[in-house]
Amino acid sequence: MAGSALGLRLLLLVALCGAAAALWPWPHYVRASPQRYRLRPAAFAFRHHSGSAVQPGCDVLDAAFTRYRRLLFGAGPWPPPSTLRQNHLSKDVLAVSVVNEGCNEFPTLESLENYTLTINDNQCLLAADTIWGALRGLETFSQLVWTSAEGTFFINKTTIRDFPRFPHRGLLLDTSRHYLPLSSILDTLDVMSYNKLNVFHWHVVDDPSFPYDSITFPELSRKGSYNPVTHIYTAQDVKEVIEYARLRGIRVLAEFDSPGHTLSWGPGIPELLTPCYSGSQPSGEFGPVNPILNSTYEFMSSFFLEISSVFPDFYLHLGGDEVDFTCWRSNPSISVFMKKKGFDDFRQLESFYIQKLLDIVSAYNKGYVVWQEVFDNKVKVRPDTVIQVWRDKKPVTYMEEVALVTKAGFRALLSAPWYLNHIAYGPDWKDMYKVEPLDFQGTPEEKALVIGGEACMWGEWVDSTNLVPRLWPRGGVVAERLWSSNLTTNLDFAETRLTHFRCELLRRGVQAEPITVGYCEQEFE
Ligand code: CP6
Repeated sequence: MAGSALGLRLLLLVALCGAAAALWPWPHYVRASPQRYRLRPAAFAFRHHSGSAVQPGCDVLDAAFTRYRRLLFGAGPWPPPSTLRQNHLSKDVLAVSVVNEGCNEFPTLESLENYTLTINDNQCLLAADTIWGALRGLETFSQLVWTSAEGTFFINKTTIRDFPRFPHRGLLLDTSRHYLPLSSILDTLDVMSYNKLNVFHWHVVDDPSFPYDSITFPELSRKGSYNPVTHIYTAQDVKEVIEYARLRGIRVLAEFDSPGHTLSWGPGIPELLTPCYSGSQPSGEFGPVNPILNSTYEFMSSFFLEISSVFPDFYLHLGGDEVDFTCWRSNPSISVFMKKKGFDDFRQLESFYIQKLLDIVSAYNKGYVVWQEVFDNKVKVRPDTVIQVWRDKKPVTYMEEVALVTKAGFRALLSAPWYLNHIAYGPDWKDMYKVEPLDFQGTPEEKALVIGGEACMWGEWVDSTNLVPRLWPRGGVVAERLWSSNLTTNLDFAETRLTHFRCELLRRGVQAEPITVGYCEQEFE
């Protein structure tokens, strides 16, 4: 109730003063005023504040200054700054001041992203604790600039204090069901940064194809990709994704899902998958990773040694979802192994595998995220494991699952309500917007264990032809829920801003779909 009233007041306020109305995601604290300043493209510059710990030479900020200048004013050339007819004060510099000197680093789960923007008669200042916060502030600054009918750029007198509600704000792309060209991934990273999303969850391989080109095991993609020349991600491609993401303050969380969802690994690694049986004979089909062979764990040790060094993030995603026991059940060697171990439930066999895998990966000094089945099946995991909740109503609702996960002391990520690949006729973004990630029975300590969530774009029905409009602006709805205050819930206020923001995405060259009937002020080809 308080949230709606607040939202409506803000709506009125921003309607009076232009561009703040377009802010997405909505900042924690905004004060805008009708007083405005001109920005002259030829004169304007981003500058490091003299007191900033970060000065020219920091690639993250230097590259961001270049990107945002272009987003704001285009590639030029611009008319020389006219000194005539100055109705409005001009702002020629946004000074950027950062407290922490760190620059040649990767963003982490712990990175601070808070910033303040102060635009008034005396100042035009972006202040942040870290370069990552400065990136978030530059995005907000770019959303505050608007153009008059005559094409003059303006920014209103504004104060913003902002920070993320949750530190993990992710987007999952599935590059196995359909290969996504590198350009689709890089373009997605750009739009993620416009939405202040900060984790690219790369579900890189799955049953249908293995596009990751492994240095240690080149046969995996040679035999497991759709096309080993055109439909793979080379080491160079992966490096490029990681660096492109870093420059935008985005972590790359690589997922190599096992023991299920691994059919594409089979051709490259003989003996890795479980042979399924039909009666007493192998049927020729294969099931999950074979958990009873030493060779399986030798392979996983070498494979994840490579993965641990290729992907710099502390966390890897190890999957563990949807293991189908039919094939294991059919295989006589597995029955013998189970008997020997005293297992009477295939979940115990699954746990046996996952535990060995987790031990391998922890020895490489990595943390891990797993899908909720690993928790549901009572696998013993490290206390710092992150559990990603994706199922609903089987057997409990996703919020009940978050309650169980956090009660057990684990950190949780929420994605069950946020499948962007599911589409419906009508404004389906509203249901995603209405989700309140902390709406469960739990202590404040338990609620603090919810570190965020992810929008998921599973790839069964999506490739580069329909990816962008299916991702945006609906992915932004999840981004706002994870960034903005729990009081930012007014649907009318959200619809107004999201409509604006979608037009801004079009202006930036993103083919984002409409969320309601209407048009954008500017025309696009
Ligand atoms: N692929 C993999 C998928 C899904 C999962 N894992 C999935 C299935 C059903 C829904 C959403 C996602 N397509 N590897 C589960 C995490 Cl509704």
